[in-house]
Amino acid sequence: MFLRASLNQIIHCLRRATRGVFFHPRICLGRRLLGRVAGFGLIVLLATLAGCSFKTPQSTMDAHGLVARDQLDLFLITVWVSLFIFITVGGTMAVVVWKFRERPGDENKPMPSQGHGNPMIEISLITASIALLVIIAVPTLKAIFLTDALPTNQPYWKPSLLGNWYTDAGGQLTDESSKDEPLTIEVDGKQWWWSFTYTQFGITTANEFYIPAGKVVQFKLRSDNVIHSFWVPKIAGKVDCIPGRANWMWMMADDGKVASDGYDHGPIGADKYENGLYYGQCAQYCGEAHAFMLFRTRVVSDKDFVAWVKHSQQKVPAPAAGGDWAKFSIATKGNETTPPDKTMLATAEQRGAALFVGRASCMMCHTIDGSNATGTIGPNLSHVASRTSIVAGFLDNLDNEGKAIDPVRQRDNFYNWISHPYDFKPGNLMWYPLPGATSGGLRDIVKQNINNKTPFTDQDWHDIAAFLMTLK
Ligand code: HEC
Ligand SMILES: [Cu+2]
Repeated sequence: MFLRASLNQIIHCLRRATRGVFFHPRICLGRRLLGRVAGFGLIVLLATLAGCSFKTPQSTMDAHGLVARDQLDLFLITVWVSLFIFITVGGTMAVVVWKFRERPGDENKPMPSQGHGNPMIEISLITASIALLVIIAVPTLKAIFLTDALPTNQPYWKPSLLGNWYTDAGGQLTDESSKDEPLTIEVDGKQWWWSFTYTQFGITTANEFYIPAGKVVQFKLRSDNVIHSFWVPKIAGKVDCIPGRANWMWMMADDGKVASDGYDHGPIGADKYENGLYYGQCAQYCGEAHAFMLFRTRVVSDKDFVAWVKHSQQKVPAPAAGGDWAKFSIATKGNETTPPDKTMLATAEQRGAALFVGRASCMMCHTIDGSNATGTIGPNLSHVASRTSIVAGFLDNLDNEGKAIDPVRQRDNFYNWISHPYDFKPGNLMWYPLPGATSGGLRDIVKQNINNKTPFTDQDWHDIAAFLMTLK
């Protein structure tokens, strides 16, 4: 009752206000109701602000990279200048409106003299405006130049070139001629996941990439489908992946040494939140599962980076047949004259591998380096079990420190995803066919198997999950 009466009163007041009838909130609403409206507004404001924190996984206010920090500084300068303008202009207006308001009896006074321009005020206002614009323009231009070219001549940023740091790390990853190349990662935005290729090292991975701390890394951004936007909020600003356009950006994550700009954010992992793990996100609406198109960035020391590169370059052996995938596939598939070699299908992992390159047709869309699975429609799965997440940052695989999570949960995540992907990621292009295609997704493969009277059993999915967990 009270609520309805109050609402009616508020609406009545608003109507009067919009009709230009004399409107004074306190008189119109009454002191009690005005108090309630103000109180309610305050609660909403506080509740909204309570969601604000500078220490969230994707907060640009907590910069841990050179580009992000430069952009944060620029943002803050702009905020301060705008705040100054807001307070001076708004404050002047408030004072004037209040001081010169109409008082009872003023109707009878003569009209005040109407001034027309004041050269002093006008010149100083123009000068002040220009000064404020310059204050914003100088760091803006500096930031444009900073992000627009790969930095090679600054003392602190110099080790960006491959040759400089791999020898530091005691590694020899590429040939002499590539010494002067910057470390480059090719980023492919897919619907709805990310592929990362280190051509210099012959590595392709997905949804998670490694970079050495304190080193400039170049990113080439591509898309063969729709527009995506590549963004690691804490390390560098976003750049779009646009079909038919060669975009690029660079980033450098903090390594705890004092940078030439005077900042030091402690050693990698000193921040309890990060552990050198930074969240990324597609920042351009790209279709049904856009909101689930996440990725992760691991910032590690040179030594760990080299170790990761070497690990990722390793081919995956088949779980039987002396590691030879060709022999394994032939032996486990069999045909009419030679039945499948059951001795190679003794363990869950072996049965899972046989399904992967056989009846389940996972190989159509996925690559496992060293095997005959060379599909590229889905993520490269060669070392999927050593990534911190699966399904584009959506399901946990390892914890934030890269340590194993509960193996049951880890297996369940793999099992759940492959056995009913549609429950996790709406519209994902693993279960459903590619746009424009009438068939081809895992959904149709499963259907085909049912038609052929060899439906997938729960055990099959568990076996495949067991195999996936060996892909470390
Ligand atoms: C029609 C192509 C296709 C087939 C067939 C297919 N996948 Fe996928 N798979 C994808 C796509 C596309 C994704 C990415 C989905 C996403 O994140 O939106 C994916 C993602 C995955 C992931 C998560 C990888 C990561 O890095 O996050 C795993 C694991 C996986 N698939 C396993 C399998 C297994 C096992 C099979 C066989 C039972 C299979 N897939 C069959 C296309 C396919
Ligand atoms: Cu996207």
